[in-house]
Amino acid sequence: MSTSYFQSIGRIRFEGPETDNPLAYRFYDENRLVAGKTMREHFKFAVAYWHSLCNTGGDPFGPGTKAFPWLSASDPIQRAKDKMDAAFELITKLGLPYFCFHDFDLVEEAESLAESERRLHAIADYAKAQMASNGVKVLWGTANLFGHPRYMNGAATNPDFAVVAHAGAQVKIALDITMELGGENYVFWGGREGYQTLLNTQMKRELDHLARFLGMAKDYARQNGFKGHFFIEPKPMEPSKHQYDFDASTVVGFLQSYGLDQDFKINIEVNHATLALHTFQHELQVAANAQMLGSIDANRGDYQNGWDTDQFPNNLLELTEAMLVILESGGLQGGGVNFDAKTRRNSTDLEDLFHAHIGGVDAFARALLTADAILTKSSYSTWKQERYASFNEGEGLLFEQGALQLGDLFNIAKRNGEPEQRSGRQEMYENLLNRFL
Ligand code: XUL
Ligand code: CO
Repeated sequence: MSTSYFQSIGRIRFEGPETDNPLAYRFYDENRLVAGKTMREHFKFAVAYWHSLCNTGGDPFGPGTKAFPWLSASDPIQRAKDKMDAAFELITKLGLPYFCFHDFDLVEEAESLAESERRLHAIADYAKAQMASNGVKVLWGTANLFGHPRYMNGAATNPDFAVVAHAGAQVKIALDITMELGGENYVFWGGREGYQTLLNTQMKRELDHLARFLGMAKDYARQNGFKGHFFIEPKPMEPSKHQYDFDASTVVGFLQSYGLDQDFKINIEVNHATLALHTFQHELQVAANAQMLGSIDANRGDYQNGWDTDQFPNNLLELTEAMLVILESGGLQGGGVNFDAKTRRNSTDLEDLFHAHIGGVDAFARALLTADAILTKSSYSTWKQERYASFNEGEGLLFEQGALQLGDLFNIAKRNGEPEQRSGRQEMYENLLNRFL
């Protein structure tokens, strides 16, 4: 590594809950065993290249505020290399195992597809050499199919085939790069795959195109030896008025109806869940029900703002509820926890990138410990089981087994009379969670 961008900061280490050092982990002890796996294995934490290395804080009301020193070189390849040096310094100092990227986070898109491809391969070679020595890995790669003006009417769902083909070319190159870097998964987030108005949109045709496109990408990657998972990342809106990957439920239905459910799983993002008026816990549970809980984009929204604020996660209660679902469903399938989160526009010190990640990592670690304690040391699971005890034997069991008809329900109800009232005991469950937090 040539230049150090975070010179005053050393390797962030686990120092335990009592430490006074803000640049230390209090709960994330990577080798600590919890529920049969190390914390490192549970989470597979990843730094998101786009927010932490590329995003200087511009918003619709003003330009970027962060003078990232790795973005100052005038040559795009040199700038990309500097950015990558900074990325690996950040990731290794945080002691995190992975990163995630869009194609044009790594290096800026060029005027032509051929030149963009050349640039991407050049920076991938540079990454590969460093990854061999620093041990950092790619959790997932993706293609940015939403930023360039050509995608203003969609990428895979664009009404113009020329644009669909261009998107396909971009995905092919992004898959090549992801595979070259040993990426474990590949993500599709459909930022512009949706509509602004149905008046100009053939929705069924666009959905068919999306499924065809995803199938082609999957076939290409499989033919080239890719063994990882493909993830769809649901989001209801923003930038489109309505996005086709609205929420987990919509995506499960889409994947099943187009026969893509064997290869594709879901990447749940916290702030996307809340934009869809769901909780994070709800989205995780829906994905888990379909055996499709693949990965997480970790962040949080703001209860007063109606947009994707992408803040670093810090809500222990919400994260504990999430970790309960993740532990109960057997963990993330293939994926990990990617910090798709940005420091605030006025968090302008380079050190803020460290505080943000440390806070997010520790919040997840603490939530894991809390959820594990709830599952192993409390009556939580027993209470939940007992709530459904009437299906464990007798006629309830026959119902679950499909051995009863509607007429049988009629006879049983007539015989039993009015059912006894049974409390849902929500407050008791809520108190239990707070007791363990
Ligand atoms: C946008 C978003 C994306 C995806 C990858 O809201 O979450 O950054 O994670 O394209
Ligand atoms: Co995301």
